[in-house]
Amino acid sequence: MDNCLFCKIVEGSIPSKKVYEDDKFLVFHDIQPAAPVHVLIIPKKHIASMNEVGSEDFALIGEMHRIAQNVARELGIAENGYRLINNCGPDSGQAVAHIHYHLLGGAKLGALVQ
Ligand code: IU
Repeated sequence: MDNCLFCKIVEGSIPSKKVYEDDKFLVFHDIQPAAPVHVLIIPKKHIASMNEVGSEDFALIGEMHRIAQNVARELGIAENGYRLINNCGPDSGQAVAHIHYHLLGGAKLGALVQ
């Protein structure tokens, strides 16, 4: 998708610190970490937000949870716990219109809603 920052990260025209990649997903460190561990899990397919997930994407979104589980284990935050967040739309503060999960951990996390 033209002008999508995360599509450009997938293509490699914008650099990222990759944690995991396969044919369908990319996981990379957030440039403004909000916790000791803060990575973003994205599908390579451009889906603008949770609102645009169609029934043809349900398996893909399901798989994102398996990726989150594996990456959490690999980054050493599975045992103490973590937060998996999706922001959708303006009230959530979604800044990048390419669906993504934030995987946060490595410390006791604060309240979710301020
Ligand atoms: P949000 O859920 O859309 O608000 O989150 C977007 C995140 O993408 C945010 O935490 C940014 O720090 C992060 N990010 C990034 O890691 N690399 C980038 O090149 C850009 C944003 I642009």
